[in-house]
Amino acid sequence: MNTSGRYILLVLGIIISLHYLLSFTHESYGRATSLSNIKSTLLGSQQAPPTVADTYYGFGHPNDTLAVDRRANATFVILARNSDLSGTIRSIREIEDRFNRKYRYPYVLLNEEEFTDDFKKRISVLTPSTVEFGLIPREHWFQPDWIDEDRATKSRNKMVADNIIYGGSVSYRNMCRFNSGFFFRHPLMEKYRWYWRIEPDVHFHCDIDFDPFVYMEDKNKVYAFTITMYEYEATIPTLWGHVRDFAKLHPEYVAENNAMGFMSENGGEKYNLCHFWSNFEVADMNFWRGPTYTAFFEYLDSKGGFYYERWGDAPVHSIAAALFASRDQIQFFDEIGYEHNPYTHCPKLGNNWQKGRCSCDPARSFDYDGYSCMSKWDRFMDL
Ligand SMILES: Nc1nc2c(ncn2[C@@H]2O[C@H](COP(=O)(O)OP(=O)(O)OP(=O)(O)O)[C@@H](O)[C@H]2O)c(=O)[nH]1
Ligand SMILES: [Mg+2]
Repeated sequence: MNTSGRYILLVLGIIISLHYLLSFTHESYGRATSLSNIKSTLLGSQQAPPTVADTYYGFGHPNDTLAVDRRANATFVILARNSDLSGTIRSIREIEDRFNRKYRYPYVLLNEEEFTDDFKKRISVLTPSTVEFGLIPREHWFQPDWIDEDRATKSRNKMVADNIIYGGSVSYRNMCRFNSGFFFRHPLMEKYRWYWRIEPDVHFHCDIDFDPFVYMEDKNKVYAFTITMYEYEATIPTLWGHVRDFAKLHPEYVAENNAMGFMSENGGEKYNLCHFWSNFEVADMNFWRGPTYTAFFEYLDSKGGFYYERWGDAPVHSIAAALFASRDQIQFFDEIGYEHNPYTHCPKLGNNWQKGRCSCDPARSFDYDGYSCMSKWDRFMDL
């Protein structure tokens, strides 16, 4: 090799050594000159930004095995807004710790707006279960066109004047109607039979060492509750009349041995306002999807009371369960210590409280509060 050749090699050697030295000692220099960075700079906008998926297929620790050998075709369902993120995290954290870390049931989260990437990311790290995020179809959520808006506005204004909680809110009414007649028709819910409804910011106070879904499937149950109470009459002034009309039109739908006696002391003439508090529900969606409830919901919906009054999904579901299922298909889960502000059900039967290592105070359980319908339920079921 001649002298100039040797010089070229020497200069090249110095440049390469300097490059490596700088790459190791100066992070930003290393990043700027890395091959992948140069490639992405050259490809420019062809590179898709990182995305957050709508479905997370959960995975556990490689050594984890499922602690149970049988599960039901079931899911948790949570209706939430993006602003409900921290409350939703708290609820999932608690149900995971108290129950689902053993059972690994999936979650479906629904919203009438797209969940943000941040929401999806923060929720999906909480559990090894599959988590799916769904957008609610417009026609399942918003006030239908055939509702007379003048009449609806007048009624909302009157409720605001009367100080009725959520009386002026259209979105609350959308939510109640959606929970009454649509959540079980969402495409992400269609593959499941059973659901457990959870809301942001609720609490599970006890270990749940059995599978409520499997229990219900084996015992032929359709609807389970933990808290029952009186409804505000002003939110449902005409609901019971429509229920009676429907039952007269369709006596064939009314179940034998039903639980109507829990809701009326005079053979159905007057509603005593008792209902199951539907922010907690474990139930069979085949019941809601079947011809009876479909006809019932459509009948009620056609009366417009979700908007002209403020019918809640709690009385609508409860009355349906009481009328169209037999009383022994309705389950009270004493074992499930549950709190939705401001009320708590704390286990009371046998040694449920000790066995569940419950964090609630049994002395402050809502069950026998004057506003609870639990003693009525006990009396009714003992008949
Ligand atoms: N996506 C969405 N979810 C809603 C909306 N309004 C309520 N929700 C959810 O629907 C459920 C019931 O709403 P809440 O506001 O808790 O109603 P509530 O339990 O009757 O009343 P609170 O005593 O305030 O809890 C919760 O899971 C909420 O996160 C809404 O406009 N959009
Ligand atoms: Mg709530």
